[in-house]
Amino acid sequence: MIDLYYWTTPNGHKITIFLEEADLPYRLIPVDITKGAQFEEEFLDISPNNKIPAIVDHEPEGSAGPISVFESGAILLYLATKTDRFLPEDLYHRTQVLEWLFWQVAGLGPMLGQNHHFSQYAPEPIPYAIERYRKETERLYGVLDNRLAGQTYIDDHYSIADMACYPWIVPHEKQGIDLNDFPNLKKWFETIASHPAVQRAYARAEEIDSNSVMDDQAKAILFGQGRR
Ligand SMILES: N[C@@H](CCC(=O)N[C@@H](CS)C(=O)NCC(=O)O)C(=O)O
Repeated sequence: MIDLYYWTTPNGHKITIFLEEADLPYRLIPVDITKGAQFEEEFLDISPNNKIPAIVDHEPEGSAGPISVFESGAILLYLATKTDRFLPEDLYHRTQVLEWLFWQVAGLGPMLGQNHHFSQYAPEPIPYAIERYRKETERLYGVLDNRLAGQTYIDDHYSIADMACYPWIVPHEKQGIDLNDFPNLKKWFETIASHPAVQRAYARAEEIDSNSVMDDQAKAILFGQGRR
C-alpha cells in the first residue's frame, strides 16, 4: 500500500493521475498547506522541503523497509520504475520523457506558479512581475505546443511527462491563457482530460475539504516563510 501525502493542487494531481492510471492501491493523506500542516514533524520527516506531494511505499519489492519519496518528479520516476509503466525502456524515448519531465518540474511548474502568485495573490499589483510571468507562461505554452505538433502525447506514448504537465494546464484561464491560441496543446489537453483515470484522479480531490479560502492567515503561512 502507498500513502500519498496530498493536497488538491497541480503537484498533488500529478501523483493521483499516475496511481489511478496504474491502478495501484493507495491511501490519501490530506496535508492542508493553507493551515500549516506541512510543518508537522511527521510530515517533515518524509518531506523536508515542507511541500506536497510525498509518498511512503510501505512494502516495496526488494527493499528491507518502507521507502519515502518527496518531489513530484522523483515520485513519478519512482512509481514508473516500480511498475515498469509510463516510462519507456528504450534509451532514446526514455531520455525524451525525462527531458520533458525535468522541463516541467524546473520550468513550467515554477513559472506558472509565479504567474499565479503575482496575478492573484500579491498584496499589491506589481506590473513588472505580472508581465514578466505572463510572458514566460506564454513562452512555455508555446514550447509545449510546438513539441505536440503532429503528436498525441509528449513522447510517442502516454508517459509521466504528460502526467506532470497536464495538471498545470488545467488552470489555464487563471494563468491568462486562451487554449485556442495553442491548438496542438489544446488537442493534447482534451485527450488527457478524457482519460477515465484522469477523471478518477480529479474525483478523488473532491473527497478532500479543500474549500479553505486563501485568507490572510493562509497567505502568511504560504508566502511568508523564512528559514526555520
Ligand atoms: N518542486 C515541488 C513543488 C511542490 C510544491 O510546490 N507544493 C506546494 C503545493 S503545489 C506546497 O506544498 N506548498 C506548501 C508550502 O510551500 O509550504 C514538486 O514538484 O513536488
